[in-house]
Amino acid sequence: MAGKFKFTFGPWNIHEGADPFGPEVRKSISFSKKLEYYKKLGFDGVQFHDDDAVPQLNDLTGKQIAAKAKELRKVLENNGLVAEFVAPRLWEDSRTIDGAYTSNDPACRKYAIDRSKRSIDIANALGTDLIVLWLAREGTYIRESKDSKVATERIVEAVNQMLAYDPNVRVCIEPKPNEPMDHTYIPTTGHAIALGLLCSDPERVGVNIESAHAILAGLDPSDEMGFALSFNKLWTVHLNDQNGLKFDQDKSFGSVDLRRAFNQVRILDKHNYGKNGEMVGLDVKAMRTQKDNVATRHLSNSREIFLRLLEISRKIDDKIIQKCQKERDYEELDLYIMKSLLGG
Ligand SMILES: [Mn+2]
Repeated sequence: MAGKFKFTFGPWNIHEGADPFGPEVRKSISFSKKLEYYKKLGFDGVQFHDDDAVPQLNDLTGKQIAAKAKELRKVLENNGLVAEFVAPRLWEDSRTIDGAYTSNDPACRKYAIDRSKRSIDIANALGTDLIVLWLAREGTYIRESKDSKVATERIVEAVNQMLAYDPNVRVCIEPKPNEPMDHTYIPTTGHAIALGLLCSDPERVGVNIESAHAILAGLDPSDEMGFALSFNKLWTVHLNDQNGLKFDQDKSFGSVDLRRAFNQVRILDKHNYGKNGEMVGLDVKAMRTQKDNVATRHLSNSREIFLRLLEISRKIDDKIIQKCQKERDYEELDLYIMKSLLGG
């Protein structure tokens, strides 16, 4: 029996329901109100974009940014919460329209690296050493608009600058194969880990695996997790679900494919995910049709499903699995797993 899991989500996971085709459908909830929800919903930590933590940070000096982040740390502590990571938001500024680290414009690339350093300052003030890079605008709509070898080297250079800026920071890459771009440069866990090996201090470069992103790449999230675990690179996860090869849906964990969710829980639990402080992030979205009063249910539901699947996984008799494996009786194994999921 492994340890207990700690759960996190980001303030963006409680939202107003706007999508590319329609406006907001729910009232905004203030950040301080959102923080009150965390413990009530069973969560222990907060994931941040840099400007979730310090709004309008481009208009502030380094000193002001650090001071605001320190204030926030006190607020978190008062709510019994910790900051899990900070992610530089490198896709909304006009200078990141053509990507950030891989932009064709050197001034824009410099902006992206400076902004990443501010995120490290914020992480330090919040008491976390983890930076997550969501690189899904680092890509192209047409192949000829950038050079994929140069782009890869530019991402390495950006990570190196972050590693040099702070000797303790750890950089966690979140692979995603597409959306908003046609193709991105770090589409899978394998790409992220390989990129880390090119960096100046590979020990400090890891991976954040999002279930939906792995599915969008045509891969199984639990196998992606196993791959990262074998490199000791799985430092956080974004669990959710995804109905086929569509836009990035961020559906509640397990809501599309319970068995796929079960296998993610199982691989994490089996290999003591969390023993070095790793947390279980749930990057899920409320359905757009949901009313204000249930707009946080997707979070508590996802956590509940994780814990129910954990219970099932821990009841599974490893001897039965081993016997089936030994006899190569995968039909029996298949039925055993399905019966376990159905409650015996
Ligand atoms: Mn997603």
